[in-house]
Amino acid sequence: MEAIPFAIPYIKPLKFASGEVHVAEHVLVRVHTDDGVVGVAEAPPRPFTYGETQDGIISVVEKIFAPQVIGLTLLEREVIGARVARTVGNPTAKAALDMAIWDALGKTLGLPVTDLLGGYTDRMRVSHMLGFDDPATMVAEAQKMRDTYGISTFKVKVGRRPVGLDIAVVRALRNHFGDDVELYVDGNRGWTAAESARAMREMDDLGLLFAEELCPADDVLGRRWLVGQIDVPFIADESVPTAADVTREILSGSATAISIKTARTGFTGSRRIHHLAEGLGLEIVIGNQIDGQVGTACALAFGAAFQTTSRYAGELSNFLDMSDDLLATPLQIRDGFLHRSSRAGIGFEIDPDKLDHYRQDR
Ligand code: MUC
Ligand code: MG
Repeated sequence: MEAIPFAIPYIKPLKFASGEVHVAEHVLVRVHTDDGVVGVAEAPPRPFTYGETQDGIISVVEKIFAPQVIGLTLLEREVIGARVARTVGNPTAKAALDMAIWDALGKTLGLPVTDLLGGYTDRMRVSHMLGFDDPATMVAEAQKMRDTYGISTFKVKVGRRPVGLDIAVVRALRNHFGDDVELYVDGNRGWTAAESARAMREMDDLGLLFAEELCPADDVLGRRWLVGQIDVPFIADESVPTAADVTREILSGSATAISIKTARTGFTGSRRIHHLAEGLGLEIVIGNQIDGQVGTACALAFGAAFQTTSRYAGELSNFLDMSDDLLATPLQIRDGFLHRSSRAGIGFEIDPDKLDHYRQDR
């Protein structure tokens, strides 16, 4: 098992209420089987969301997970999951290990992971996240995404003060595009419940698809009060890193829809959350952990596997903001869609020269 740190700068940093990302300082996790198969996935440290760091991910993979997992087979994924679950937290480290194991399993069987999981579709509609900027710049960015990649769904980062700043952005996007685009907002816990309620009232005429994490779920009663008065699905994202959190937040009235991020729940945990959400009758959006192309290929492989995960556009495009990436064949968004690979495993190949160039451990 390997945990390889790498760093790829962003051309256009992503800024949002809980933080900003200028360089993708991720960890590539590789598992090697006795037959020479290599499974690969990436872990993105998000200290402002889960408290993980690049050093911490490497350490937990090498020092805690590796001794617990080496020697087990690819078919013992529930054993692996149970052992790894003894360590609290570390969601992206656990997720990357889980997905690398699924990648190795798919490659061993000669089958795509999407088909092993559910095989629902060959493509996902793409939603692009628009980070903080002034209204004109964010409209120009959306127009570029539409012209170049055919993307027509946008998640607008909100949660700044004064609240009117973000309302002006959403209004500018709606005025510019009319009804041609889908718009939803993500506050990353930046507003209070009262600010969120006011903002949603003022955006009542803008035809929003969803609202996501506008205020903290820890403001328990305020959040329930807010969600009770919003007439679009309210997505829980960073407040639901586990299936237990989904249950708690939904039953307490803190959310009515779920963002599934393979970067934090891998394929095994995401599948559990998907089935839970389906049983509860919740809408699902495939979210973005500010993933590179490796992480995006993972999100795509999972999203395409099920009907309810591929119904809405998935957040699969923010790798476009990076200056480069690790894949031998870059992902291509065309006419607003990403097509999943039909190759065995997750379906991508790492370019060894690029990994040599960007890895930080040599
Ligand atoms: C998102 O949906 O919130 C920003 C912070 C994070 O944890 O993920 C991103 C996108
Ligand atoms: Mg979010």
